[in-house]
Parts: sequence; structure tokens; C-alpha cells
Amino acid sequence: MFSRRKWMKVLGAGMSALDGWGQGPLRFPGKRPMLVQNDFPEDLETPVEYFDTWITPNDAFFVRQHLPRPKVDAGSWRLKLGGMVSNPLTLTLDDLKKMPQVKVPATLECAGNGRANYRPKVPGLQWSKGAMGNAEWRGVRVADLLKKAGAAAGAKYGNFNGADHGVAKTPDFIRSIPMRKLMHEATIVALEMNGAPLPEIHGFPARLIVPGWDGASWVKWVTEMDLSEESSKGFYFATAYRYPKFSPAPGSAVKPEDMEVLEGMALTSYFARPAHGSTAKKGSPLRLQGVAYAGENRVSRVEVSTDGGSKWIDAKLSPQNYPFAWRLFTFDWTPSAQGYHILCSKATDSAGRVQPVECPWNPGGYMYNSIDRIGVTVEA
Ligand SMILES: Nc1nc2c(c(=O)[nH]1)N[C@H]1C(S)=C(S)[C@@H](COP(=O)(O)O)O[C@H]1N2
Ligand SMILES: [Mo]
Repeated sequence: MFSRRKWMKVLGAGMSALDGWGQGPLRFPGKRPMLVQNDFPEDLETPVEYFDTWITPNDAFFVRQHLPRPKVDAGSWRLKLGGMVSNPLTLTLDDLKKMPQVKVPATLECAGNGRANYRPKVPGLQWSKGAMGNAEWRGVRVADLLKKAGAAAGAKYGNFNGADHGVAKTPDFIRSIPMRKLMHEATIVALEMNGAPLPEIHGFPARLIVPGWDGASWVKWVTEMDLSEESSKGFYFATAYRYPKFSPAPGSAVKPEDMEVLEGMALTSYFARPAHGSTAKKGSPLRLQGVAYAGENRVSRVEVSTDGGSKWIDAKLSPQNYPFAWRLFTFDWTPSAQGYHILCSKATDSAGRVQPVECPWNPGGYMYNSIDRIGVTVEA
């Protein structure tokens, strides 16, 4: 059966969290070597060195699942639209394929990405930097489905369930999404990821794409969309994925009524190259590169520092500039001094947000977005 070996352990804070990294012996079908946070159900982190292409290939895309992955048979799979609708629908995969399809490039990031960096430590998967990826999703607009089903004017939320279900003490995974986001033209039920049918591990045959929002909203293996005046009272909506309305002192408790649901993601940037802990040569040009993502905004600038944040210089941004998708940045650097250099990346977005030196601690360990820092030793 499944071994519970964990060859990868994230130790320590910040940059030292990277020091124990390597590519271990565990391989998962359809995936390159990944950083294994959990081997069953699979929770797989993308090593940052794979962040060197605008599209994250399916075999390099991170995986998060709370429950054992369901085996879905395409022929018997159905998507049910019910609740506050005038025309309840039960759709087959072919029904969905016959509807108009749209392509949406969008970055998927788990709200817990970067959790390993919080101090005090926060329980949960200790994601470092790679619980994110960028893909081109293709499928049917949720707005078109809502029109077909005749959504009632009083409906406030779509409550989404997938084919996975609760096991023992782990409750079913159900998420609520407000109508304003469901009606957005980029919110789709995707059947394809990067030109291929959705891989099983990413939600085959259909998953929700909620661009700019926390990965938890992107329900996989979706089977049910229930329109309601009320949001789900289930654990994964009413309790988990909540963020404090005001910042608590690190390590302190927050009352449930002072928490709110996570929606749009924070502004982040990460170096893909060079690797943290690598060496460079004095006088030899070196290309630094990475990704920057702004949630529902657009990345407008990335600055890089090669001296720990004293001096900042603009990086070059990739021409791809889509709402909801990350941008690549590059920066050509010729190190002129020997010794250990701390490289930093700092993004700015279209809403004027700038990555902070230190983002606020919170009890769920969500939305980590401090300026990225890596260390490189320049040899003579
Ligand atoms: N049905 C279902 N959908 C789910 C989840 C899940 O556990 N069950 N996990 C969510 C979370 S928390 C994240 S971050 C994304 C991860 O998507 P991926 O595995 O395709 O990267 O899926 C979301 N959709
Ligand atoms: Mo997540």
C-alpha cells in the first residue's frame, strides 16, 4: 500500500528552510520529482526551480487534497445544478463539452503557501514556496451554467461539492462562492488544463477555476453546485481558510467572529533561479529569474536587490500580462564582489500593493507574502 515515508522535511525559518531540500526517491505517477508534504493523500509541492516557464507543465504542478482522491468514471460522472434555480440540471461530460468553451490563463495558489516561514510555527502543511502554479484552463463559464439553470434573483452563494467525501474525522470538502464571483466571465468549470483533459489528481473530469482567489475555492472533481441564500456551515468554509480582520500579535488566539473568509490572494514573488545556496563567479554574468503573482490585480513591477535590500533595481517583466496569471521576471546580474550575497525580489501590483518585509502572522498560516530572499555565494 502507501508508505508513509517522508523524505522531505522543512526545517527552520526563512532561508534556512531551504537548506534541507533535495529531490528524494519518491515519485508519483505523472509527476516529476516533487517535494512531498504528504504521500497519502498526495500533497506535493513544486520545487521553485520549475518556476522558469510561464505555464507550469501538468507534471510539475503542485497538488493539494484533504481527502483520498476519488476515482471518477467519465461516463457516469454528472454535474448537478440545484437549489435556488428554476430549471435544475443534471449534466453529463458531453453536455458540458457541447457548451461554448473559454480559455482562462490563471495562477492557482494555496492560501497556505509559505506557511513554513511563520514564527511561531503554525500547524498545517509546511509549504515553503511551491504551492502555486500557472496554467491555461479551458471549460464552460459558470455564468452560462447559471443562465441555463435559471438562477433565482435571491441566490447569494453557489455551494460546491466534489466527488471526494469525508473520511473518519475529516469532513467533506464543500466551498461556497458568492454570486458576484460566480458571474465573472473568468470563473469557469474547467475540463482541460494546459491543452489536456484535467489530470485525475487535478480534478478530472471537471473542476472550478476561481481566478485570483485562494486555491481552496477551486473545487476539484466537482459534482454539485447548489444555489442558496446561505453559505456552507461545513468545516472547510465556515472554519478553515479564515483570516483575521485585524492582525493578532504573533502566536495569539483570534475569536471566530474576528475572522473572515479568504478570497483574493496576496501579492507574491519567488526566485526560480539561481538556487538558494548555489555559487556564482565574480565577473560572470548571471540571469536571475522568477515569478510574481498579484491575485485579482496585475503585477506592475518587480524590483530585485543583490545586497539584502539596501539597493533595489527594476527587473524585466515577461510580455504575458493577463489578469489572474503570474508574470515572469528576469534580472541580469554580474556580481562584482566575492562573498555571500542575499538576493531579494519585491513585487508591486496595479492596486498599489507592495510586498512587505514581513507579512502579518495569522493562526491559519495563510497568505504568506514577505519579500523573497535567497542566498548565493560569489567566488573569486
Ligand atoms: N474536492 C476538492 N477540491 C479541492 C481540494 C480538496 O481537498 N477537495 N483542495 C483545494 C485546495 S486547498 C487547493 S490549494 C487546490 C489545489 O489544487 P491542485 O491539487 O490542482 O493544485 O484544490 C482545491 N480543491
Ligand atoms: Mo489550499
